[in-house]
Order: sequence, then structure tokens, then C-alpha cells
Amino acid sequence: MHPTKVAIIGAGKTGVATAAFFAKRGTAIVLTDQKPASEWKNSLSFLDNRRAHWSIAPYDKTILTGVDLVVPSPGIYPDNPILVEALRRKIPIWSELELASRYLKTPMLAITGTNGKTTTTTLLGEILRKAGKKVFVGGNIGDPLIGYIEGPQDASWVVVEVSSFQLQWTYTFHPQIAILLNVTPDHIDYHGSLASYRKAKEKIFANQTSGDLAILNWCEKESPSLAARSKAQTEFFSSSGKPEYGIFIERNRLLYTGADGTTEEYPLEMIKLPGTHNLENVMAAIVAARHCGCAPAGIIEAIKEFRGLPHRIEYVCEKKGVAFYDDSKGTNVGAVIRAIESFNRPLILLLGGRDKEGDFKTLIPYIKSSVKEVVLFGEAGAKINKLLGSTIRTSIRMTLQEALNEAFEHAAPGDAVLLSPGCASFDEFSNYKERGDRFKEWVRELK
Ligand code: UMA
Repeated sequence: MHPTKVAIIGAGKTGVATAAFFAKRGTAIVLTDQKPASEWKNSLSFLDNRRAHWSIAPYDKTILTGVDLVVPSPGIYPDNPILVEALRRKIPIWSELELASRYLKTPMLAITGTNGKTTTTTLLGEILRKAGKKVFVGGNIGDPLIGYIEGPQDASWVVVEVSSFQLQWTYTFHPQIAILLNVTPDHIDYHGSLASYRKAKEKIFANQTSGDLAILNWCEKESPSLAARSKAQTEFFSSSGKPEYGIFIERNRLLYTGADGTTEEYPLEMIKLPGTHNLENVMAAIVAARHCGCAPAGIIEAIKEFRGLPHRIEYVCEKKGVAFYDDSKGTNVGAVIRAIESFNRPLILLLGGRDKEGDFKTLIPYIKSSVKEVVLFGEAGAKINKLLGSTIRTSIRMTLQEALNEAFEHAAPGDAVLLSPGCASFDEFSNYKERGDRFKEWVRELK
């Protein structure tokens, strides 16, 4: 079906890319957004240069007049009155992911899950590139897939991070390789219940057939029934226990057994990212990469070089046996807890910056169980010191660089120094990125 008039709801990244796609095909376009048009219409001025038939409609059901397709942006909830009315009138509703996959000519590797999907998507992009393959990496990670369809479609694989919002309005979406990393409660306000959220996630497998591959987490209790329902071949990744096909941990290595009988070994020491969740991300990526035709030696090289996403518990380097990690994006207490929990080696934690009224007392049990010492810095240093009390070993320095030097002096081989500040950066830097970049520079200069 090619529509004659499409309604696009939401004029963010998805809406703009979708409008560009339809403009090229001569489809009439009508756009709306809950924000006043004055705030977003300039981002669509390119449509005039393309002589597209387009207009702006009020944010209500009048937009549906004469429309034969609705493309809602991912952030539009299913109970949005315009979508409810479109359903009542039986006007098809497709997500941009559904639309793009109908025109996609390149094999697709899709990744979803509550946590880890951006890391796994990025790593897979790196592994495939290292193996000499041309790759488009996009979807929820940033660049809408529909943008790739506009071009020559000359990649050997598209690697797409997909969210439950994007899966919600899919029907024919069909990745050759699909990964479901994990499902834990999230976005319940959008989906209504955990069951509906899970159902949306599982749509990643809905159209797979026997020539496709589904990659599942062995440690999730729903995986066996999902595997039984899947028409695709299934392989597992496992951080605990041994699946028949897939990858699992044995002593200091990962062992992979493919459904075709191949067996391979991957050294655990190649993984620089901390935490069991990252181990699972890496394992899922290995299984997918093997099925994309990447050789084990290249996969190992790419994983060795992969430092994680910038400023999110990113591995920096090792100095005198001490490993350094940049979690400058950890600007609240919850993020600091997640970062601490990712490590199973002694930690020196760098905490401080500009206070955002964080409840630092909630850190105490986590610090007591795995942190050797906290070095505080910046405007909030003294306040956090008071809140943590006397049972924790702390020291205070004025600046982040002084705190880093102090941490390095106190660290022993085998320790990790983690910048997870739990505070904003504005007392010393213009933003968290600058803070993280400077931290990494200073770490590399340490003697
Ligand atoms: N809008 C409405 N009505 C609403 C909600 C939003 O009119 O009820 C309008 C907003 O005013 C805005 C536009 O819609 O102008 C924004 O649309 P959007 O929120 O869907 O955002 P996009 O810019 O299109 O970005 C989307 C994804 N956003 C969401 O899923 C919320 C981006 O993922 C994604 O990178 C991008 O498409 C490209 O695929 C972001 C995200 O937070 C990173 N994703 C969630 C997550 O990872 O947890 C799912």
C-alpha cells in the first residue's frame, strides 16, 4: 500500500524524517504537534524546496480528513485522542519503523530490551565495521531508519535499536536477526501494564521464519516459552547456566556452541565494560556477529577496543594496575548506585560537583559494601561528606583533578577509580561531557 495522504503526528526527529520520505514520493503530508507550530515549522522548511504538498493541521482529529495512513512519533501514547479516532475510523497506523522496514532492501539486525540496547547496538556496529562490512546503525539510538531508506541502501547490514514505542505499531517488521536482551518494568504509563510492554517487545520476533535467528537471554524465565513459540532458530546468551545452543561463561572464558555444531572460545579478559549486564550485552553481540559472518578473531579485537558509551561507565585506561572509568553522565544518586553495582573489584569513588538536592544518604549501604574510599570534590563536597557520616572513609578536594590525583595516590593494583559524581558539573565545567572529557585527559596524563 502506498498512501495518497499521510498524517504525521509529532514533529521531532521521527516526524521530520518521515515527512522527508513522503515528500520524495509525492504523497500529500499533513503534520501536527502538541507544541505551537512556530516552534517547529522551520525544521520542515526543506519541504518547500522540494515542492512537497504539505500543511500543518491543528492538534486534533480534524487532521484525519482524507488521510489513508497515520504515522505517530514514538513518544505519542496509544491513548492519544487522534490515534483513538484513527483506530475507530480504521485508518492504518504505522510506526516509522514499520514504514521503513516495508521499503528496506538490506538485511536487518534488530536489538531491543529494557536495558543495554544502545550499548549492544553500538558494539555490534563496531564489530561489523571492523569485519569490513558497511553498516548503517540507527533507530532508537538516534538516526531514524527511514533516513537510510532515502539513500542508496548500500550497507551490508542495518543494525537497528528498537524501542517498545516503535514496535507497538508494527505488523510486517521482520529482522533476520533479532535480540531481546531483557525485560523489566518500564514505560508502563505508555503500555498500560508490564504484560503489554513485554508483548510489544516480543513483536521483534513476530514475523521471523525458519531462516532467521532469535537471540534470547537464558536467565529470563519467559525465554523458554518464547523460544518454543518462535519460528526462527533460537540461540541463547547466558551469564548463569549452560544453554544447548548459544554462549555461556566457563571459568575465564566464554564458550559458544552454534546450532550448526560450531564451537568457539572467547577470553573474558577482552571485555573492558564492567558488570554482568554488560557481559550479557557482549555475549548477545557475539552470537549476532557470528551469524553476520564475522570471524572470531575480529570480534575479539573489536570487543577489546570497545570502551562503552561515552561518559556512561566508560572504560578509560589502566595505570599501574588501576582501571579508570568515566561515568560523568551519572548526575544523580540512582545513577551512582547503578554504577557502583556494576563492579566486582575494590572501588575508589569520585563524588561531587554542583548539588541537585540528591539524597546521598541512600548511597551509604552501597558504599559500605563495595567502595574502599570516597573522594569528594566541588561545591557539594562538604555537604555530601556530612551526609555520608563518619563510618565511611572520605577525603575532600576542591577540584575534580585534585580528587583524581588523590584517588590515584590511594589506589592499589586491582582497584578501579570511578568518576560517578551524582551531581551536575556546572560549578567547574560547562556540561557533563566536558567534565568527562577533561577527566579522561587527566587520567591519561597520570604518571
Ligand atoms: N509530541 C506530541 N504529542 C505527544 C508527545 C510528543 O505532539 O503526545 C511531539 C513533541 O512535542 C515533539 C515530538 O512529538 O515535537 C517528539 O517526538 P518523539 O518524542 O517521539 O521524539 P523523536 O524526536 O521523534 O525521537 C524518537 C525517540 N523518542 C522517543 O521514543 C520518546 C528517540 O528515542 C529516537 O532516538 C528517535 O525517535 C529516532 O528514532 C529517545 C528515547 O528516549 C532517545 N527513547 C526511549 C528510550 O530509549 O527509553 C524509548
